[in-house]
Amino acid sequence: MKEKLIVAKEALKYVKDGMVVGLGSGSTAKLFIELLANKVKKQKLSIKCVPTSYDTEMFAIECGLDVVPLASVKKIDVAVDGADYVCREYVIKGGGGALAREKIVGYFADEFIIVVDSSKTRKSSKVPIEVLPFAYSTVMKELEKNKIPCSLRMSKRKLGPVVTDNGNFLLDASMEIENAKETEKWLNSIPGVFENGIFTKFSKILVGEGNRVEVLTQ
Ligand code: A5P
Repeated sequence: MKEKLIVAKEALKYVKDGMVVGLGSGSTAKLFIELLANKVKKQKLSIKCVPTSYDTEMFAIECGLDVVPLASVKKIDVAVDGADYVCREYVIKGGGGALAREKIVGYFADEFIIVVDSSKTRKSSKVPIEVLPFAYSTVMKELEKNKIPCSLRMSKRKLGPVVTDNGNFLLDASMEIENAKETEKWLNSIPGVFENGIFTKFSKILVGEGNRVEVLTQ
């Protein structure tokens, strides 16, 4: 928790008055959102926020932030988001199922800052893939044909599969990533894939290491 907090604090330094800020999803992003809401109140700043999930939207509204639709802004100045695994070349996101909106907001932002605690540098995670419900079985077959085992993500407190904020299903794929850019593109080229959780475009990764912040760039 402490490492998540120090990177959230560090990311706050990138937010200036008048900016449009992309709000990521997950527990680290939530710490950033709380800090941002306090800063906006204390310093009476004018900040518009574009959320990447319903969860973040509800939380940001609760915190008193000015939440606006993506279509209403000309640009996003800075987006801040967590991740499930990070290395210099790429990050994996989508543990919370919000990867599609996270990628849209992050890739559109002038500056895309990833904030993680040190545990996220150690163990790679499965790659979440958002698929059209109609195509989940064909995408699974295509992945399995390429020796990539995958499973359909199931809901915990509802029967059946997880349904994303976009009305899609999620697959979790166990795969080795050698060329992240190529793999990101290849996954999206499979008919029925809506978006995948390999992110290769970001500005920097802030990693909390004990009491300090390490900055990783590509
Ligand atoms: C949401 O879909 C994910 O991409 C999150 O950003 C990611 O799981 C990080 O979450 P935590 O900050 O809670 O670890």
